[in-house]
Amino acid sequence: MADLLRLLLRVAEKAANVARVCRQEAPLFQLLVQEKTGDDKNKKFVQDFKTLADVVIQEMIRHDVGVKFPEMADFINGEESNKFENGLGESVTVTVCATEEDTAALLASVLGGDHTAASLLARAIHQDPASIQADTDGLTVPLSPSELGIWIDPIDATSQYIEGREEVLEEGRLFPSGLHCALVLIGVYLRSTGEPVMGVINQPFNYKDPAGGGWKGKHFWGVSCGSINVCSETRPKAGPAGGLSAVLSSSEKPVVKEALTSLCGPDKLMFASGAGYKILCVIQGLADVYVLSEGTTFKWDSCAPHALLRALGGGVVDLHKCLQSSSGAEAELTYHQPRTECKGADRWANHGGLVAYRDCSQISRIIAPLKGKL
Ligand code: 2IP
Ligand code: CA
Repeated sequence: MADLLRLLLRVAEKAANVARVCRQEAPLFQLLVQEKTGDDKNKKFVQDFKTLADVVIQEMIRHDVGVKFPEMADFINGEESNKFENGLGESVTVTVCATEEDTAALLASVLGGDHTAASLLARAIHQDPASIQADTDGLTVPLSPSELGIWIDPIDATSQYIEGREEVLEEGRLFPSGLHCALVLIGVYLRSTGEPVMGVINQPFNYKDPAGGGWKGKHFWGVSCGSINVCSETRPKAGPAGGLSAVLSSSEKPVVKEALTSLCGPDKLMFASGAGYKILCVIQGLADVYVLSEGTTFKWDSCAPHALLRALGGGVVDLHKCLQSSSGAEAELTYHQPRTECKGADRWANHGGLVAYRDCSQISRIIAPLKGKL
């Protein structure tokens, strides 16, 4: 299944391109930043353009993977539903058509007849991406498509994507917010056990070409299956003994912030936007752990970066399960079973919160100060 990895790297790059085009092209950007409320809301369409951009990216990935691996077509899921409804009760299913023209016509029907925006978007969807440099030669992945399912987050950290603050990233430093937090996440899991086995992360806004060539992206990937553990990132060297660093959401509960400030010290407790970006910080060694006490992330947020962490010897566990059992055994997140008692997106929430780590000995250190507080 090294073929699948190469395909996912390609479609993630295409997705990143669509994300960049939506910010670069004025007719699309205007739609993206328009907060339509009250009287200004376009009554013809219930969803906003941000949702449409997400759906378009998700459907493009679903289309490209489904064409090459038809056995997977019914097991490719994402954050968004591709059914759009207008105020007249008509429903339009957004899909990628066989030709750019047909896709443009379909998109125009959900964009209130805005043919300029529809054509720009369709062009980006049907464009071939630049070739991807990824050292996957010689990689063999002993899995077959009929065993696998996929979770897609077309753009994680959408609020940062729309706000669009530009940062110049420096090697080895975590930047709490900005365009670089927006990520395309594609995770592959085993249908039988729910283990994440392959992940591709594309960061569409990694750096801005100083020669005026616009934003350039960066990709990360990992495969973890049996004895095969390969990752585009190398396992970062252990930090100075004793020091533990953690990254949290800025909206994390005060009790968690306090407990982890005592454990890590104020300098080693960091905050950042985007669930995917925070796990990427752990992958890159910019933080040792990401702790989240609430069920506000979903399978599509964690599947891809979880696979990379596993390839590096780490993982992502359910925080509340860890607080209940001393060993943390059986607490690793899985991706195949919904919570049947819940409705809608909540069926796929990581409801017990999570701890993402590279080194499992760090879990018990994180859990100890949180016991009895949540
Ligand atoms: C969101 C987004 C948020 C994050 C939340 C994710 O995904 O990444 O930034 O909250 O967990 O589910 P926070 O930044 O506080 O961690 P999306 O942007 O796709 O809705
Ligand atoms: Ca998300």
